[in-house]
Amino acid sequence: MVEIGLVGKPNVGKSTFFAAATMHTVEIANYPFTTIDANKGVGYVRKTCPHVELGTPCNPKKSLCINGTRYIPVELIDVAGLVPEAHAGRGLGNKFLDDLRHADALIHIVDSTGATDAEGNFVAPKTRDPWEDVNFLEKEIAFWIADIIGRGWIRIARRLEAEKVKIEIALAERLSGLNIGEKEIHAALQNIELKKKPTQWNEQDILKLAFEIRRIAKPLVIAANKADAADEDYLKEFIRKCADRGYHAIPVSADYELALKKAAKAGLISYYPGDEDFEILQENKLNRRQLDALEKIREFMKKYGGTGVQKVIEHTVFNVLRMIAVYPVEDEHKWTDKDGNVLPDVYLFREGSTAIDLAYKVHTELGENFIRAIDGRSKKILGHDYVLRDGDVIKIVARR
Ligand SMILES: Nc1nc2c(ncn2[C@@H]2O[C@H](COP(=O)(O)OP(=O)(O)OP(=O)(O)O)[C@@H](O)[C@H]2O)c(=O)[nH]1
Ligand SMILES: [Mg+2]
Repeated sequence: MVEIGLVGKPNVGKSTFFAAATMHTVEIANYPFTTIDANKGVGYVRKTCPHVELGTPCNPKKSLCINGTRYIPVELIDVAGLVPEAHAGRGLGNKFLDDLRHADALIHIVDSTGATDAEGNFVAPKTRDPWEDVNFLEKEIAFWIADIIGRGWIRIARRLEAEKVKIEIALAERLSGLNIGEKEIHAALQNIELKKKPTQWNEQDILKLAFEIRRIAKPLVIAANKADAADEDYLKEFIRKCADRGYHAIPVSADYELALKKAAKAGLISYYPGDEDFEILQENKLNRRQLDALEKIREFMKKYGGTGVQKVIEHTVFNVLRMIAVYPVEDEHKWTDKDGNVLPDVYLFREGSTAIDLAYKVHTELGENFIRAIDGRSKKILGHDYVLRDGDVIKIVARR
């Protein structure tokens, strides 16, 4: 499953965001929409389900389909609050970094009202520029990576030169625990163009490389949280600064999303996560104060196109990680598995993945014995190197 870490300093709303994104308002008995761990849970991203064009209801096994929308699970991690110098072990620093090891991407939750200081203490609004938090978090993670690379560097660099080992391989070995591989390291090395030999790298060089590795291997998305309480101009200015550095910052109210999910769970409203509006079902059970609160939430959603929680997660998966949804089937005509379930499975892949990647994901044996794939729409035969497209329905043919 795709893993996304929710990161940020204390008190910015990470746990609120986590609770909102992982709360499910319909009863879902089947795996994997259950809590994995205290700080690990399952959220989802949405796609139009291909069953709509097929005209037959689907039977999802490890995902969910409501009104023609497929909810595809992704794992979210509520990471411990990060304080300055965490990489040096301050606060819950090591715990923070451990939680991030397997993350494919990070959602940086910031307090866009500017009302929490560097350590997460509450202060007056606009006291702490959230832009400082962006700089701080980028640095803190880069320092962490640089520390790992730099430990005993000179000895390793000498060995590299003596034994003519590729630098990517040596670095990937160091960073393997962080889910960072040769490919990402290669790309980072290309981008920064360090002219010096590894034996001549100093701390600055290693830090520069670490920044780039972080940018590639742990991409960040910014959730401008508490937008419900933020000064509008202040929020706009923050979003503009983020855009200048290439971040698409999204206004979010984790508080509002949580309130809506709770109301939906209690049957008071009808709300589908990510929607721009909701419907009140039991007005008689709501008092004046609650109705006013819902009205305020509705205004916010109109202005920003929803509460932002689902938007941030989907932006991370679809636009930043560039993932697509693919549906493997055993019968290319009926789009079923061997038991007759319609479109039972869906997998997220990085763009550029191929038919053979799909085969291996379904089952190692299917990958090893791959003969060809068949497009469920055109019924055309596809080779192992066919590049998967979003929404593909595909049958894999393998030797038995
Ligand atoms: N106005 C507003 N307040 C929020 C929002 N999200 C969280 N808060 C408030 O911010 C405070 C901190 O929220 P948490 O979710 O506990 O923050 P956290 O980042 O998990 O904090 P740590 O676990 O200490 O790192 C709480 O009082 C929340 O109610 C929001 O969207 N809007
Ligand atoms: Mg928390």
